[in-house]
Amino acid sequence: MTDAIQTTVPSHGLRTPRSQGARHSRRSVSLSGTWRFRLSPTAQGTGPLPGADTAEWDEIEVPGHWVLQGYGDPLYTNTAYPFPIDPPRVPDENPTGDYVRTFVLPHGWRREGATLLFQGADSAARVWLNGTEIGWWTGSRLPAELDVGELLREGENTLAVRVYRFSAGSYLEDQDMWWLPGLFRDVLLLEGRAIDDIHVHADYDHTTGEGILRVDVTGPGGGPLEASIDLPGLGLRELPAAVEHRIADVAPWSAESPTLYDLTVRAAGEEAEQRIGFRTVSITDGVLQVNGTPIRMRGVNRHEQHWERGRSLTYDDMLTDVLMMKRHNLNAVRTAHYPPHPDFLALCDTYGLWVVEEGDIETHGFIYDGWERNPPADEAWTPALIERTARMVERDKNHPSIIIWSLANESEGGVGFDAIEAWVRDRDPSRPIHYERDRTYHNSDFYSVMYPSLQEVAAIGRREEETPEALAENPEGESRRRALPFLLCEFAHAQGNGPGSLADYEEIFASSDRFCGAFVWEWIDHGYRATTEAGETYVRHGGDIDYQPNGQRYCHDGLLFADRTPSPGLAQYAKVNEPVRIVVSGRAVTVTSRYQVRDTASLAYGWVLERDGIEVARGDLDVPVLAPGESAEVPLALPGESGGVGEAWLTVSAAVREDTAWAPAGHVVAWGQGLLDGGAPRHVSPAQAGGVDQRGETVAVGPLVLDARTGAVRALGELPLTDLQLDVWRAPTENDHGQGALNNTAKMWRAVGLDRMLHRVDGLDIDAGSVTVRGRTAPATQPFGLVTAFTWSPVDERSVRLTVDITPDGPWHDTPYGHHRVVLPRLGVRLALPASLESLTWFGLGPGEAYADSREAARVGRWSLPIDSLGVSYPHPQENGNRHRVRWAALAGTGTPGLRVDADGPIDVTVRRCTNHDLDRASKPYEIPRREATYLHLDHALRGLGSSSVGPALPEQYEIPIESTRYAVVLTVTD
Ligand code: IPT
Repeated sequence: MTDAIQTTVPSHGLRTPRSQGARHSRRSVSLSGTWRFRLSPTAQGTGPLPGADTAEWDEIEVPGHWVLQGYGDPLYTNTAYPFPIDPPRVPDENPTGDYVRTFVLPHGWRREGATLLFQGADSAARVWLNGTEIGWWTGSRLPAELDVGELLREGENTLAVRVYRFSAGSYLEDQDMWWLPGLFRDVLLLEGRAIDDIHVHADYDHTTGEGILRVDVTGPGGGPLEASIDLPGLGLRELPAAVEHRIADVAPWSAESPTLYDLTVRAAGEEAEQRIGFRTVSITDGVLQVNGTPIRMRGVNRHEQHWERGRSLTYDDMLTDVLMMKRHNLNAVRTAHYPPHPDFLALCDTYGLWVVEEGDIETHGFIYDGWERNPPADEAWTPALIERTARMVERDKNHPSIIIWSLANESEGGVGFDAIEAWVRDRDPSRPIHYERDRTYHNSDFYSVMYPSLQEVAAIGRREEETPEALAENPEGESRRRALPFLLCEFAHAQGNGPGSLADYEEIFASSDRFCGAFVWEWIDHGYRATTEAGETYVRHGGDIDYQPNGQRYCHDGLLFADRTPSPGLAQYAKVNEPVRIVVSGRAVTVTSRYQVRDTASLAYGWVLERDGIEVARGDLDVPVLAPGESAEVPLALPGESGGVGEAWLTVSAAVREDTAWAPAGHVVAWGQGLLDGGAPRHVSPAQAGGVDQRGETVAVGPLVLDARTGAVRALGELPLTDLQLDVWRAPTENDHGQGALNNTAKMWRAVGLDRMLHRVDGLDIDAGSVTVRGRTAPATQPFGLVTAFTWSPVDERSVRLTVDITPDGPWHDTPYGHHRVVLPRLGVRLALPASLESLTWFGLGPGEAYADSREAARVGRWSLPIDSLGVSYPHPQENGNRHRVRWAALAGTGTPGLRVDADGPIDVTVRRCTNHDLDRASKPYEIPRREATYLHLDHALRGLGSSSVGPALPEQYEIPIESTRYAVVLTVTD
């Protein structure tokens, strides 16, 4: 029977789905571990399974994906199906894995009602116990439970499972992720018990402070079971189940204050345990509320992903994710795009994260058939959609952290959605429903879109957004939609360097209570650790596997790199989401609580005063405990400070006062900075070291030596300094590439030739006080260019001033390429220094990389890093490592003179061992050459990052204006 792979019928032989809690409360035998394994290239061509002699078979680990254990490759597609669109059939070429193991039934076990539980089998499985077929199912990320009572034997039992890589169910699983077959979650044998399932209804009445509790207990066959409940944490014992109890003085559950109570259910002489939280979700006047309080979700989209184990996560992986989210000020997660491992949800309950749980349904690839035959629009698939939804809702119904059910992702609309919406509303009226991709939103309690521009979001906040086309002729539907709260299920595509504008979005979100939450796409890069034959390690993306079609690098779009180290984007998001806002203005500090539920009693505050980045004084700050939304202005008595050279900055930070479940005492959650005074300018002595001195082929400007004919720089005192030229290029970021033809700025750059600018020196103006090197830099074939004047003037015997004048020349604005006008990647000068320089110390924003639209996490200070630690190794090499708003910077090394740069106004500084072009040419980090030089970029500006890899064009304010520009730096050779 190959039903599982050729019919819209979703399963055969599964028992009624039930809660994870009810399953958890019974004795179990883990069937994880080593199984016998045999892989066949097709479903039809596999050998007989029950009774097969497995002695010669391989061994494989469960949970796991066979493609990550040496059998074939994982495939990555974003929107495309890896098989022809001909639902519900899949091709013969369909690797099929046979798994066999034995287990021993523990003594004294109750067999009646015993089950086998598969927490996840991708994509379909068929099971035999002791030679008898007991069922099959589709639904990869959903539990499947089968009754086995009668078939269990005392002593040894043999379990055989056939798993198909593709099945009819795969048509419902076209999420943007790797296709990863196998028994990838736990397999368990569960004992039979009288308590079959528990359904907890635990509301909170915020007007009285009461918890409203009803616990429905069912027995075998699903009928109600007479039961009693204990809640020792609230001093309650032996309350009857199935009736509503109003309980005084309950501490409600919220992401900020995740109070859980242990519930014990007693029935038929048995006990079952369930942790519960009291909370009520409502939508009132278009505002999402929990326990009567409007909430805003600051979230991420989380796929389950590990760079070696794929979607087989360990408990530690899940805990790491939850702790990292909490430590980065996130309070919400959308389980994109399927139900996660159940332990993840228990962790969200415990640590406090709002959860939007999404069904395992996505039919994105039907877009290539104009959405013809889309399963949700075809009644034949409705039972499968309902079954998927039920297996999620029944498993997870008792989790307080889940406040919204999301029906599916990217599957257009149809009767199937009406059916699953109705099913959820009937079974669980306590939670609102989200579905984004049906533009009538008639199945959804939220208005929702993906990747809108800042302008679009602002209009949504005012409830003035454009009417979706689908509702143009439906005024009633449209006025319903316009009254809905707005849930931004995906924004800020975190592919490569970026995303930009997180702070801009946050400012708009804060402007309207219509915004109930936003979820960055996405949490973690889906890449695999790999090693070349030469032993170089890298992270594999879709295009690194010889398979078509594939979604290339779109799987690397997370705030965490594939190895779970945070990217700079996560630091930005943490800062934007800080729970208190600290504004330092002069000597006054204003602290505003952005908590929604709890007060700020858990925070302690401190301040540091620095001049030119050197600490002058520090102390604690008493800030009154603030209620949600409340502000306090706190005066700060600073010690008398004598002034000095360089800017004085006051930094105030808020940290966790005592160890919490998710962070140690001292963990900083928020900070703010203010400039106290600009300080005295750095002392620069008037030109003493003589002025300009021409000697044959060279000309000296103070310590600087230039070629008298070409104007090329040679040295600053003892320090070789060469290759100074105007540089407008950067290795395009993922966002510079846009999305195909859309916003593909990098393609325009290359077509126009900004990656191969040609330089010309027009002449040198040498006079007693300065030398000006005049020139023009422009791309081949183009009539436009940049006229440059580099003016060198002596400062003293070790320093020289460089004034850079850049004047656009020719028809820049009238030479569009395709839909694009010409914009610049960067604007500044680049020069080469000896490789012996080792470190960079700077005063400006740091310590991490920062860009005009992605700089929130960087603060003003004096920072020092080895040159080799300045960059960020994005899995696909691209622009990185810029330091923003730098006032001065110093390069030093052992046994070599150093260089100090003082900028007149803040500049961008990049230092690396390779050129922009080197970085651009590499397709993996190990291909980036390490040159015998140190390249220093002193930029007037860099283009912002944006998030156009999937998203809007870069906002205009982050483009570099093409206009006459002047900036100046003093270069000093140091010992
Ligand atoms: C959106 C998908 O929902 C998500 O799974 C992911 O593919 C993301 O895009 C891009 O990385 S769909 C897109 C057409 C907006």
